Amino acid sequence: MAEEALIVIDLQNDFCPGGALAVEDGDAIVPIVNRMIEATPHVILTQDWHPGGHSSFASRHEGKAPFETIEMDYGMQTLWPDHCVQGTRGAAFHPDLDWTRAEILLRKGFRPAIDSYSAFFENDRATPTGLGGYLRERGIRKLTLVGLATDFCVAYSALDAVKLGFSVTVALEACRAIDLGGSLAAMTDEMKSAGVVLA
Ligand code: VGL
Ligand code: ZN
Repeated sequence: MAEEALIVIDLQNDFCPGGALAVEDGDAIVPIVNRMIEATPHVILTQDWHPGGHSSFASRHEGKAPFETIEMDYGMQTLWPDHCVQGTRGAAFHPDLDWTRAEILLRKGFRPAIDSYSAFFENDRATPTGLGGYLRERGIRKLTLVGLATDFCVAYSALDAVKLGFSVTVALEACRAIDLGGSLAAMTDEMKSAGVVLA
């Protein structure tokens, strides 16, 4: 029997109200996610985990402001406020997130020169994080994704998971979006056409 897992994406202080890259109502999903954690056999958490001065931070680029885009070696990259810096309170999980049952904690975005929205491939769309192989080896085939933010890390992870052959559901009631220049509608359409189940 194919095993099933819940993947909780980036439910960290910096993406919650008061955080450096706060997603509106980001903390409202915590109780829903906790209930889903209780009800799922396998739980996986991801953690956005940037070194200080990461290349995705606008502060690293002279004359650039957060939410502008720049051309990197690997393509266009949105610039962000400094967020989820390794070891800081902002990078920690939301204090009410019940992560006791998590079987693995996947960190991403730790390479200084490359960002990683997806839990499977970094933003060059080529460097694997290892999560695909981990799930495959464990016989996990069915994934439910929840967390922050719907239109960035959740969506990129869902699209990559489908490409890797997983059966993927995104539980929208347990996600919140950044919605930058129509990104929520665009990524929702992409997920639908790729075969992600939006629940
Ligand atoms: C995220 C922007 C930058 C996310 C992470 O978790 O959606 N978005 N880093
Ligand atoms: Zn980030």
